[in-house]
Amino acid sequence: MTFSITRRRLLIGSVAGFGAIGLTGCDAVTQNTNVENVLEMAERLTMGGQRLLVPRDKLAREFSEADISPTFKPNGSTAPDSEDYARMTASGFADWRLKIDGLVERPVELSLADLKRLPSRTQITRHDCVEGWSAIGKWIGTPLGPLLQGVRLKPGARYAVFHCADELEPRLDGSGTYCESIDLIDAFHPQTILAYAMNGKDLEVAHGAPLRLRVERHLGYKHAKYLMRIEIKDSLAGLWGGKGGFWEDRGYEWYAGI
Ligand SMILES: Nc1nc2c(c(=O)[nH]1)N[C@H]1C(S)=C(S)[C@@H](COP(=O)(O)O)O[C@H]1N2
Ligand SMILES: [Mo]
Repeated sequence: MTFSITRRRLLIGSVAGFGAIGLTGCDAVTQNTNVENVLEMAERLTMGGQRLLVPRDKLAREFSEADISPTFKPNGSTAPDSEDYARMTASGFADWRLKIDGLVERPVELSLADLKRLPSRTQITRHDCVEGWSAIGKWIGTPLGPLLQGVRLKPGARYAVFHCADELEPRLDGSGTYCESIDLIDAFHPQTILAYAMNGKDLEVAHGAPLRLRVERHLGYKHAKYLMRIEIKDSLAGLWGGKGGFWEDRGYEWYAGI
């Protein structure tokens, strides 16, 4: 149908756009204002296009066990380089806690056992990295939406910001710490889960132990690993470079829908 052809073209066009202006994925990004302008413009077009053509609650495709990739490449940080994290790994993450705070009535700190007691969702999905590789994996986690309902969002809440344990680019001021953000529409998407298991085992350190975000309608870099804190905010302005995430501050688009 004309409709789906147009939509495909728009989506393919948006991914091809990355290649055309020379972004090679999660490595170095040229800090070039032209590139940033183009990305910002492309982002407005893609997000506008997706809002119009793809309903925001549309599910990402789910696969069967037989489709699970034999290898799933770990990417970006593969082990946070801090004493705190090493200590938490050694104790099997018994003293790790996920904080949920910001614009919420009831801030919480949840242990891994707490999270595993909550309702869970299992999904076999394809992960697409802007570097040009994809892999299918099976994830188990707890849906984010009900958790956010539980902490009661305050008026003005618009974004969920994910703070991670790793510094992908060590910086004295902490600005190299990995973080990501999504809006509340995507936070409440049924496939948006906080995953603690991958391919039938507890999440490995390389893939983000003890907890990572799966946000299946988005590119790989949105899937924050090594989660420590979810902060509910009304704006992304105060977060490091103000673009909503580690890679966004380095020129990548914020919405990154697929
Ligand atoms: N905390 C954190 N999360 C991260 C990254 C990272 O470096 N640190 N890399 C991102 C990128 S670019 C990708 S493609 C995926 C890789 O997930 P994987 O290591 O399970 O393959 O994690 C994303 N989440
Ligand atoms: Mo990626």
